[in-house]
Amino acid sequence: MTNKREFFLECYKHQIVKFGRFTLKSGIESPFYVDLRPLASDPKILKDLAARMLDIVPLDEFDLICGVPYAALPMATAMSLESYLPLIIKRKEAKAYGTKQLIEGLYQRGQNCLLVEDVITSGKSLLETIPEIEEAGLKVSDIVVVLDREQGGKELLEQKGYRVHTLFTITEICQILKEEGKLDEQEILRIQDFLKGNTVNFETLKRVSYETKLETLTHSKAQRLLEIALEKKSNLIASADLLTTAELHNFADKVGPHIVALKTHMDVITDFDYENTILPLIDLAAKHNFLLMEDRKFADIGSTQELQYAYGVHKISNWADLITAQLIGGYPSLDYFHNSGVIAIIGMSSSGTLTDSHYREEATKIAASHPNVIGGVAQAQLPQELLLFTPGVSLQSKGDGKGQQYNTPSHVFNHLHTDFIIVGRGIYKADNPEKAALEYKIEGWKGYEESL
Ligand code: BMP
Repeated sequence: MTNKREFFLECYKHQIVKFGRFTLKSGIESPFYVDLRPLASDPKILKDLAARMLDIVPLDEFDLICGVPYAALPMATAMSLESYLPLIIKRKEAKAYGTKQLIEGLYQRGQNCLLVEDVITSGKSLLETIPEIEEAGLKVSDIVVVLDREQGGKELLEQKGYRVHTLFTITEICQILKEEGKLDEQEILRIQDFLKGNTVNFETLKRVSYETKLETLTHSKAQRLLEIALEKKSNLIASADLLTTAELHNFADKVGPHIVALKTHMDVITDFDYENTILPLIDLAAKHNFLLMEDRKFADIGSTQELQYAYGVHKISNWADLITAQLIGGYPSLDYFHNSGVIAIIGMSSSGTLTDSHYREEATKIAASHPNVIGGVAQAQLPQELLLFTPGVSLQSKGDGKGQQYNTPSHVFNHLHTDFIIVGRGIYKADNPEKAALEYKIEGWKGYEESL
């Protein structure tokens, strides 16, 4: 085996690191760009890489090996062939048909799986992948990574109790390239500057308690929601996707004691009538102390939304404490929602959603700066000044065959730092919705307390 430096220089011939100005997936401009995928096309290097990765981990502690898709898949395969550790494959998305499995291959619950990643930056994608493997009943204790961009991801994962083994760091690579005359001092300084300003800020990643949010958030609806959460020890929002007024009222009365808010889609109520549907619902909300959230998902220009909010049969502005709105219309489109706390749709739970990382980043900026917005619907952590509402939560199901994707309450509280879970069919389709609501309330509160 050649030494590590020579090995890197061999890899470098495949242009795996480029220097200049690159816009990353996050929208941030970076002075360097890493792409290790070409290594898979060079069998000699791939084999050598596999051996080196295996060399830096305590091999006898693992039963299985798995690569984070896609770049690490060939690496994990080569490592499996070299070590005889059985390979499992993690899908990017569960299949919508057949077994709906996220993890493919032969494994047994309780086995320890070595995770392989090509590059580690903030650690965010690993933090999304690990729970998916753990949810299949497997253990993950170690992650082996080819290159650490030294932006805090390794430390973040280590803080969460995972051991992270890295073959190269960006500093090490820069040093080798400098000595080889391939990188000048100026470029190295630019890289160092970039790394200083773009590392994970651990303070902003911490879970903030409801008490602290109550002190810092000023919108009256956000405060009311947090007060109810603390009074009831609940962070559960029940989604009442029911078709008649009678079903809606019956459901609200049953689950009311356990929830902080009832989420509705009034446009699916077949016998909707303002007097008969809304007025009794307002009484039920007062009786059981919960807020009303209309999941209208406004998505138009400000002037039209102003009309949709106040007029038509639903007269949403009269009664909805909380409303949902898409941000596709831009910042000013949210200016007219004066009576309700706006929950911005930042990232959706459905498979194939167009809310990619760039969209989410721009949407988060609008949400965090607009005074009418109290939080966002998202499947990822939000800045601490926003409340995070997460739908796609189920204790039983992984999907509905129609694109919905579910996580457990424990997952969303511990990994996303969700503030409120939104549960629909898990409750209203249960044999005993009241019992199911209580179960989700207990699980949700447990998840919140664990994440503190
Ligand atoms: P269920 O738990 O039955 O899948 O219902 C989820 C509810 O949350 C639905 O009312 C849906 O409209 C809403 N929702 C969602 O599922 N994902 C999103 O990204 C945004 C939503 O509002």
